[in-house]
Amino acid sequence: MPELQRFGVSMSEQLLVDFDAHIARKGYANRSEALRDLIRDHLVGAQWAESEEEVVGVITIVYDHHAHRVGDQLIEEQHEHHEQVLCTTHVHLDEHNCVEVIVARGKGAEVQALADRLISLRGVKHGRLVSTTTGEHLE
Ligand code: NI
Repeated sequence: MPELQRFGVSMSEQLLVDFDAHIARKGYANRSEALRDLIRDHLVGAQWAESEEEVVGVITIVYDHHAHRVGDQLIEEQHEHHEQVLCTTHVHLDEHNCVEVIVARGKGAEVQALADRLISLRGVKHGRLVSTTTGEHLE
């Protein structure tokens, strides 16, 4: 582990009270660990926005498989982008609804574009992309 650096942070008392309550609910032992996680999360988000960076994306799609051939379209799109799609898990939630979880890897902009295309398909009820890092450039 690299040598730790200390620094001071100024903020209003109320903001600090709210922060302490929040991190206590989350189960953090101290402010330092909570701050480190916040900063890492922010840096991962910034890394994601840089289109040349390789990222990992988890795309979650909820849809009615009866609606608008959406199941076929989801499969077609994934075959078209097979170089980015690492794996897909499909769960039949009830008689109508399915959730598909797609793990993709590639340049940030490519994974974002794939997620946008899948989520915007007609018949998709809800979709979300969670972006993360390959971990290569994080301590
Ligand atoms: Ni299904």
